[in-house]
Amino acid sequence: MKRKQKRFLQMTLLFTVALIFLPNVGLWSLYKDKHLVKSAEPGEQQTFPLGLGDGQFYSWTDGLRRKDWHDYESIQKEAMRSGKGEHGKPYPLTEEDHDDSAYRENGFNIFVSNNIALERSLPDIRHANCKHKMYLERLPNTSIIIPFHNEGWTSLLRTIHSIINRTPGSLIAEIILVDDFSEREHLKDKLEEYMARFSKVRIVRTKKREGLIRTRLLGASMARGEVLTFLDSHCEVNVNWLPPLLNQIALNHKTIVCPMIDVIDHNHFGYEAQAGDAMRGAFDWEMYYKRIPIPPELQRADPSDPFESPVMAGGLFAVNRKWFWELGGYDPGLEIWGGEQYEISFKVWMCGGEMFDVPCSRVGHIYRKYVPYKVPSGTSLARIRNVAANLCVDSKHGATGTELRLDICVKDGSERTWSHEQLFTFGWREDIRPGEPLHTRKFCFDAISHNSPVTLYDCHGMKGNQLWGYRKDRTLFHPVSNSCMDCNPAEKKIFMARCDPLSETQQWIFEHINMTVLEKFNQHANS
Ligand code: UD2
Ligand code: MN
Repeated sequence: MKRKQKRFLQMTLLFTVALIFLPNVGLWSLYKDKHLVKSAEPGEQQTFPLGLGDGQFYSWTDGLRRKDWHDYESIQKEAMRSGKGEHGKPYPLTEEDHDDSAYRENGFNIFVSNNIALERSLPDIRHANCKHKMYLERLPNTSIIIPFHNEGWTSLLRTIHSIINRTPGSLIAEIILVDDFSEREHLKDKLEEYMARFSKVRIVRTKKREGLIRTRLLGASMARGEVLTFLDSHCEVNVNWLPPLLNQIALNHKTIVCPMIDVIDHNHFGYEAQAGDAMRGAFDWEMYYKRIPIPPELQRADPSDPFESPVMAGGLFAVNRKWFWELGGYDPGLEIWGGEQYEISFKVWMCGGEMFDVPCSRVGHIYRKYVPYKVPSGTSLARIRNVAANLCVDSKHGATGTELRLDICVKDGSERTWSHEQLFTFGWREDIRPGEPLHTRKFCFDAISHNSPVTLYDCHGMKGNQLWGYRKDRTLFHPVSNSCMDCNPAEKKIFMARCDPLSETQQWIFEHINMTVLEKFNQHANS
């Protein structure tokens, strides 16, 4: 009994102390608010109208004015929405909706995209602390630059609507849509007509296919905002995403800031954080981008605070416009896709800048199932068909250690082809890997002796067992074992054997390949 009373008294005392002193909820916070609002000069309130949030305050330490940038009216409106895909819920898919044809043009399910609202609501999955954060009252404005190449109609529109609905108008200088020479009809007049309703949207177009890097550069060169904010053409920005980014740049203009990139599922469009959520950017020896956990010694006391990242993911970031050009922008020699995130990240660090990931800024991105667009010039992509068997090399269930098999050649452009199983890329180290050049897998054709099966094995880039050459007689020669790739059509097996150019089971036809690439690949084989 006595012990219970003591516990009760302890709890009451603790509660009282909390009520008085806890920030934001306690009595102290009431005092703090009143005291601070009073101290703001009345004249200034007109220049920064209230109404967006709770009001304005002086910060305790640096004397800069901060405010709550949330748009509570629109947050409330979104909460009331209902329908398929609303609140970022997965769209209920039927068998038919799953059909390959839904994915072919975009690498994600366009039927689903077409069936959910352009202004759909999203879940607020930010860390709880983000809901009370305040950012500088005077933030720089920004040009939002969105490159696109043959983007789907509704995925592009949803990107724009989400920006318009979830961004304070005063922060948007303009939205620049940069068309990288798209062919699709809906991206021409129809797009211009649609966008006419948004006074801040400008559309510019490249004169030939440039790839995403030069397309971003074109947008940046036309931009007038103080900050450049780059997004992909299939994104949905989430609640209060922009102020935390601009805030970081306002504090130090030599800063690149990235939002947390959330996943919009390419099948059902459900919205969720990436596995592990807040992680640092990194890369491996093959320059593949990776995300690795933040080491304990670098973890912030408040996990909602910005944290430094060695390299950015690439697509979504904000940077001071003048500083972007001081850094030299991007190297305009970078082609089509990829690598630009390393270039800009290294320059940031070498030029005395900083790079931050900002947990309170979240943007959803559709990670595609496969790359839908063509990569012109120098594509080193091929299907490998055997002459005797009339079957193709297939890397289905391909993983390190598995044997390559023959299978029925899939039709051109069908999903299976694009999903990498029968497409192969010739590496500059004269190895052969499954996948198209933009996203190859990291397994290579490998053989250990003159009569072993051909397996997929982790690419090591050391040539050796992974060195191949395609000869004029259509054999695939393996110098280490001094033998050729052969097959057994009945058993669909692929193995090594003594070279016999007259045997059709040793003849392989490389379909779709660009001949210059093949010649380069073959330098040693035919010399
Ligand atoms: C990631 C990045 C992407 C870019 C890329 C290359 C994220 C979320 N995405 O790949 O922004 O940095 O890595 O490193 O970080 N596009 C063109 N012309 C082209 C090809 C693409 O304008 O020839 C556009 C495309 O419409 C899109 C953007 O460039 O808006 C990025 O292309 P992506 O979405 O195919 O790249 P992604 O998300 O696989
Ligand atoms: Mn993308």
